Amino acid sequence: MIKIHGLILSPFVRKVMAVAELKSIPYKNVKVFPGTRTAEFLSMSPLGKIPALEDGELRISDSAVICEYLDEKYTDTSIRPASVEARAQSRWFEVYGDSKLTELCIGGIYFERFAKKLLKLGDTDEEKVALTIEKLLPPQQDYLERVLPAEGFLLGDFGLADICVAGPFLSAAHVGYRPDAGRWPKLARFIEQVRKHEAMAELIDDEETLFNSLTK
Ligand SMILES: N[C@@H](CCC(=O)N[C@@H](CS)C(=O)NCC(=O)O)C(=O)O
Repeated sequence: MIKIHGLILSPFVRKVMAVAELKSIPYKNVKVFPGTRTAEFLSMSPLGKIPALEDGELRISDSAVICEYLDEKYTDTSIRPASVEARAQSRWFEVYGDSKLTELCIGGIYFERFAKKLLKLGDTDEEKVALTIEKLLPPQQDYLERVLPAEGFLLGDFGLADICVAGPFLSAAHVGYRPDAGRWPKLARFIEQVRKHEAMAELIDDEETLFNSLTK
């Protein structure tokens, strides 16, 4: 059985687990905290970042690399749409979610309100959080409101694009941030729909349980 190393509280680890769920690939999650630098973990993830994947003799890291590998190896359900054009859009949404949205929702909110304290890196920078919520996120949320459909997922069937775009918002929701449904109705609906998808719902519930146990 494949092993996914990392803590589900990382959106990149959850991304890989959600892909495994979507593709019905049996897996074991080996809990590795961010910042782990053991020789064994570095042999799988030379930069020391979670997630890492073990599949037989193969050891690889980086969520994008892992997801692409799983998609090529387990071909029954694809994480990307069928047409070349839609696949290109799916790759854009993956990069966009993993970079800009992660920088804002994770770096600007989730890290400040939760991970920073957990890792004993100091107090929440309230100014940074306010700037992120009031100035930096709204243009991105306006963009998403323009491109999201009124119903359903980003590119037809649920896939990696949805996991990557909704993911950072689902993490931010743990620490009390949700886009205003009055101003961004399509985005708010979309995030909720991704949360409820069968590939996601249990993962998010587990994540909440872990989050609550760490913040008690
Ligand atoms: N591009 C990587 C990013 C992974 C990443 O940044 N992981 C963070 C946790 S969310 C981490 O392990 N940070 C600890 C560190 O850099 O030491 C991916 O997609 O897997």
